[in-house]
Amino acid sequence: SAHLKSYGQRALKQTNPAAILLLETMERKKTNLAVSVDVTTSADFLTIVDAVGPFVCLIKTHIDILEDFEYSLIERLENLSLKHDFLIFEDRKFADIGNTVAHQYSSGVYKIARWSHLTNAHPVPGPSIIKGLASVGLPVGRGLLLLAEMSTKGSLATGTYTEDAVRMARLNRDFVVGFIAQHRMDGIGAAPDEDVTDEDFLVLTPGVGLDSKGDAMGQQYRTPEEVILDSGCDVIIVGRGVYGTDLKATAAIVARAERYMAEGWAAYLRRLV
Ligand code: 5BU
Repeated sequence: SAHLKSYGQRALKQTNPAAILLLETMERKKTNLAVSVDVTTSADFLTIVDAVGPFVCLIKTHIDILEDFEYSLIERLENLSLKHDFLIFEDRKFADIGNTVAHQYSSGVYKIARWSHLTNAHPVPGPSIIKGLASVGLPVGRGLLLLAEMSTKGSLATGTYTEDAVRMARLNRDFVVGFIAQHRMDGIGAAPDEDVTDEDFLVLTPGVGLDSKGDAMGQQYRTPEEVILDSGCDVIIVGRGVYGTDLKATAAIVARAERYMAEGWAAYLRRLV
């Protein structure tokens, strides 16, 4: 199946511009690491992005947790994205009706569609959420990830919910490039007569940690090897495992980013046949 090919080969078969850019970047930089920079000041945010930038294919943001957000931060983030050659993924988790999410995606304080190559949505409202987001994102070359599974203990996104998420994605392949999930999703929920042999959804996976099994609020961690090699996912998303508890300890942050990058890439090389 698709994930046994190289990221570069897979880029050739994708049609969405954001999916192509991501796979090409992974191949070029030899990294499947995304760092989630979940800090609350713009200064820490920019310092960490600049420090980990060389080692990532993608920076994941929660832009609404920055307490001193000003729109000028976006230009600085975009400059770092060009300097270090990474894409941007705002982990917005849209979950409303099409009309509302279209406004939330294009407008307000953050204007996410202007700068975020990828964003994500809960499938809970049904296909109309894709239609709403696509009306904004598709014309400007953006891509969407559906939340098919979560990393948290007791997640409700399992079984038929996950299958229905994959079916929703399959019907909107121009905009939905893949999933936030814990496993490979190709072929899931397909009808017996449906040909899904060449299907290639990207799977980006949070809940990755090398030194801890979870946190006190339900987060669960697996290793890069479990995620990339055993579960067939494409991108490891690491937050606290990289930025740690001392946000000023830049050298240590860089060292951890290098470690996760190396582990993620080694697992990927082992799965290539
Ligand atoms: P951590 O510090 O590596 O635990 O951060 C994980 C990040 O991924 C954090 O920004 C979460 O909001 C995000 N996340 C997650 O942990 N699990 C999920 O299932 C989803 C997102 Br979806």
